[in-house]
Amino acid sequence: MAVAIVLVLLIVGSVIFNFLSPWWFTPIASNWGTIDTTLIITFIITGIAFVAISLFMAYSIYRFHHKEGRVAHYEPENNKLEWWLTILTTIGVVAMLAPGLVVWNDYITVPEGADEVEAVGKQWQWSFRFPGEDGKLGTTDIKFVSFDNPFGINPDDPNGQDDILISEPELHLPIDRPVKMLLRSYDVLHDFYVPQFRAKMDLVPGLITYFWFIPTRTGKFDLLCAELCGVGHYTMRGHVVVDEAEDFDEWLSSKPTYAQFLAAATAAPAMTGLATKGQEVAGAQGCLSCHTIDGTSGVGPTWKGLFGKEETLADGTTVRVDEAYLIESVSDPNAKLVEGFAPIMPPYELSDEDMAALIALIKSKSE
Ligand SMILES: [Cu+2]
Repeated sequence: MAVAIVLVLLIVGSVIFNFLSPWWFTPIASNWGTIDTTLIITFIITGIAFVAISLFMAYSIYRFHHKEGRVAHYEPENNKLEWWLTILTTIGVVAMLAPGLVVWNDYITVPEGADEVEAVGKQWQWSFRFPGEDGKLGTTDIKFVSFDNPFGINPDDPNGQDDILISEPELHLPIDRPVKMLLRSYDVLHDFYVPQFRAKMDLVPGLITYFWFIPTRTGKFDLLCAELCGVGHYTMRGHVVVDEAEDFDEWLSSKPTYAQFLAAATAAPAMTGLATKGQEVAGAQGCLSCHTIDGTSGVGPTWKGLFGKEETLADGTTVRVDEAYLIESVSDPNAKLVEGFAPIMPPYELSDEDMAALIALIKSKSE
C-alpha cells in the first residue's frame, strides 16, 4: 500500500513539476516554432504513457498485493489485450515520428533567395565567410589552406576574390531575412548550435552540410559546438548577433574580402629565413589550431605582438614574454598559464633549431 502511494505521489509531483519548472525553452528567435511543436508533441505522448503506466503499476500493487489464501490467476495469452496494446503503441510512435518528417523536410528545403553564409569549424574555433558582391562563395579545398589563406579559398576561382572573411567567432546576421548556413569542418565533427534558433547541424569533414532559418529577433546569442570534438571542445564557443539591416551592412562592410586579406599579407614586411622556417614548424606542429597570428582571439594567446609583451598569469603575477618564457611555455605549457586561457595545451618537445625558428616567427609578428 505504501509503495502504491509513493508511486502516485511521484506521478503527481512529476506532472506539477512539469508545469511549474523554470527549465523550459529559451525564448525562440527564429522561424522554427514547428521544431518546438514537434518536441511538445513527443513530450505529451511520452508524458501520457508515463502517467498511464505508472498509475497502472500503482493500481496493480494495491489490487494484487499478497493476502493469505489469495491465489494468482494464470493467464499466459490474451489476444484482445495484445491487439489493443499493439495498436495504441503504433499510434503513439507514428504520432511522435510523423510531424518530425514534415518539419525535417521544411528544414532542408531552402527558400529561393536565401542569403548564403558559411560557418567553418576547426579545433576549437568558429570563423565565417560571406559571398561578397557577386553573391557566390568561391570554392575551397583543404590543400589551399596556408598562412595567407586560412579559409582554403581556391585562388584561381574568381568567385572567391570578393568573399568576405570573418576571422573571429562572432557572426552577424540581418533580421527577417532567410539565411542558408553552409557548414564546413577542417578537421573533425563539430556541430553548429544556437539554442534560441532551435536549429543545429553537424559539420562533417569532407562534406558541406546545410540548413536554413530566419532570425526573428535582434540580440546577441551564444553559439556552441554541440559535438564533442576534442579536449578544447568546451572552449569552442562564439556568438551570433542579429542586427537591423543598416547595422548589419555597416558591420559587414568593415570586414576584409579575400583579395584585401591577401594583399595585406603580401604587403607585410618580408620575413627572415628563420621566421619562414618557423611557419613550417608551426604548421607541422599544429600550433595555429589554437594560436592566431593576426591578433584575433584564439584558444591560446595570439602571437601578434606577443614577444616583449607583459602577460598577466592565472595566479595574478605578471611575466614578460621573452625567449626563456616561450621555451618554457612550449615544453611545460601550464607552468605559467596566461590568465583567461584554459590549461589544455599539451607539452611539446621541439629541437633547438625548431624552437629558434618558432621564436623568430613570433618575434616577426611582434615588430
Ligand atoms: Cu567542435
